[in-house]
Amino acid sequence: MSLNSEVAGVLNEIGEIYEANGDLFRSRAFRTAAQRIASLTEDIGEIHAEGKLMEIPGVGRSIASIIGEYLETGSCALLEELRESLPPGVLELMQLEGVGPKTALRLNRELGLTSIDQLEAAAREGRLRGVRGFGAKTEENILKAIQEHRSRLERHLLGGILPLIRGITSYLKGDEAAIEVKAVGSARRMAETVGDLDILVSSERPSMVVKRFTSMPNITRVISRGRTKSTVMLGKGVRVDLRVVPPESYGAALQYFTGSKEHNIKLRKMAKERGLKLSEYGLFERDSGKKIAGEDEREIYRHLGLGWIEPELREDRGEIEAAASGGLPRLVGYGEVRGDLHIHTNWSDGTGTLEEMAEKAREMGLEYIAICDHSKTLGIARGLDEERLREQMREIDRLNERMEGLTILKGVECNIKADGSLDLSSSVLRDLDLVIAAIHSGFKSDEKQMTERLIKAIHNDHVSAIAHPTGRIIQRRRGYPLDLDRVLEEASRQGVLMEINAFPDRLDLNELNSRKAGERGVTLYIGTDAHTPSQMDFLPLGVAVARRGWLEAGSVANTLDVEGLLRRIGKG
Ligand code: DGT
Ligand code: CA
Ligand code: CA
Repeated sequence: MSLNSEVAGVLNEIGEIYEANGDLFRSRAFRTAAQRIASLTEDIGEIHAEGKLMEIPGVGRSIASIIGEYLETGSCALLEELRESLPPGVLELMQLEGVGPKTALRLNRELGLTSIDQLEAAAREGRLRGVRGFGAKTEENILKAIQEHRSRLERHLLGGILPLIRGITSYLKGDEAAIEVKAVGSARRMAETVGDLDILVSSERPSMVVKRFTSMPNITRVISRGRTKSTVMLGKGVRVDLRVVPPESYGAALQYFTGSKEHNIKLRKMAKERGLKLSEYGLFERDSGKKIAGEDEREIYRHLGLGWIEPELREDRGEIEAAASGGLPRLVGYGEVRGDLHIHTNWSDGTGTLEEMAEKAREMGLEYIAICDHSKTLGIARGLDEERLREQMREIDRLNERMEGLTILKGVECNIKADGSLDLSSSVLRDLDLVIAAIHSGFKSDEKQMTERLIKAIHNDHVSAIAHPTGRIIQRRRGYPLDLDRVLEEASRQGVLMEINAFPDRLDLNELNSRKAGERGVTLYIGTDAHTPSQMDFLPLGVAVARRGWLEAGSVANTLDVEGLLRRIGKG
């Protein structure tokens, strides 16, 4: 959305709520102003910067101050107040495309509807037709809007989005009108889930790019299509927003559409304090209107007195302040991780053989991997007992003799029993390179029991690391009750590593907990938990979590070479 249509949307909604409340005079004033702003060719932000809002026909002092407030703070107190004054449920109904305050209030007053679920039921039962002015077509539109609303709410795992991005960008790059093509928004920030996917293209011929975009093969519906932007729905229920901008404002657009919104709001405020104005079109001097940056994203940060801020950090979690004082971390790089420390094979519940997993690691350029199949009490995963584990260790020795350029470490993902002890005997654990302990059962225990169980495992002499420490599964399971602070404290004291599990729906520890761990002096490592060779490609998802957790290479054990790693875990 351009800034103009965003501002128009705010004014329009205020107008609609006034109308619904019967205040037709105020309603008309706001709606007229909204229309004028939506049809302006000049950027509203620039008009504001020049102090000329009141020169727009229909914009008086009070509307001008509302626009100014929104442009500067990203929110509007009047609108929030008006929204709060609505009866319960009306706001929820208004989230639907085509349902403004007026319609929502009528649905609420005349049919007593207070939620989208109730509206859906009413529409399906044909009850909407009882309301004057509503017909079969209204019902149909509302059901469609509900369906789209639901798929909009659905967030997608980053792990599923990244391959999609590769496909879309290479398709768009196939058109010579496209100069730069980049995923922006939450995907560029590598957030663990992505709402809609945003794609930014720089081009001198935007209509060519839009045309190619809307003819992608996997589109189920073109939601909108304009001269420089378009929105489509893909087969997997993923919504994709395209924006095409000219090269001279590509950097500014990259900055703006990468977000996050919170990061942008703070940056815009900072620009303002320096007598500058930042928008998706560029960075300008407020008084003269002179453009000082726009083509290159780095220049924007530089002119604000900031070092480059990696997209993964742009969440307004202190990164702007850190950049201003030169205190940003040197984030662990995607290429710095030398080995994958959590790999399964067909010896337990994986599908790949030892050789296949090793071969894949070599293709990826890794220096080492740790084979960590399940242990015996995990029956459903065909966990290994002492004897089978010994057998696998011998097999790994043989494979290591043949393998060039890759070291295969002998490990296990050992089950932590209810009493905190491990399910394999010390005599075999002591001969392994890497013992990762993990909880796979008894999730119903209380916080104290769970915490004690993990702490006991951390104190076990054979344990070097804890896998997926909280047990959460994104969108499915919250993770067991746990006093993570205590666990981290003990891990730090005992020198036990904490995992960043890179499996797309785990990402455990998550970014906030990883950051906390790093701050407490805990060393982490990244493991994919791959059960097939191709799942080893999840490694960058784990690195992204580490980066979003502000971690430097020094806090990530598998940036060490194999000797360094073994020394770090007391096996060297
Ligand atoms: P998502 O789609 O929920 O995973 O999250 P994002 O961050 O991709 O958000 P989206 O798609 O709504 O917008 C993409 C970027 O555009 C967002 O990260 C920052 C920018 N943006 C969107 N709305 C606003 C806004 O109201 N104010 C400002 N300053 N920036 C915005
Ligand atoms: Ca997005
Ligand atoms: Ca978007």
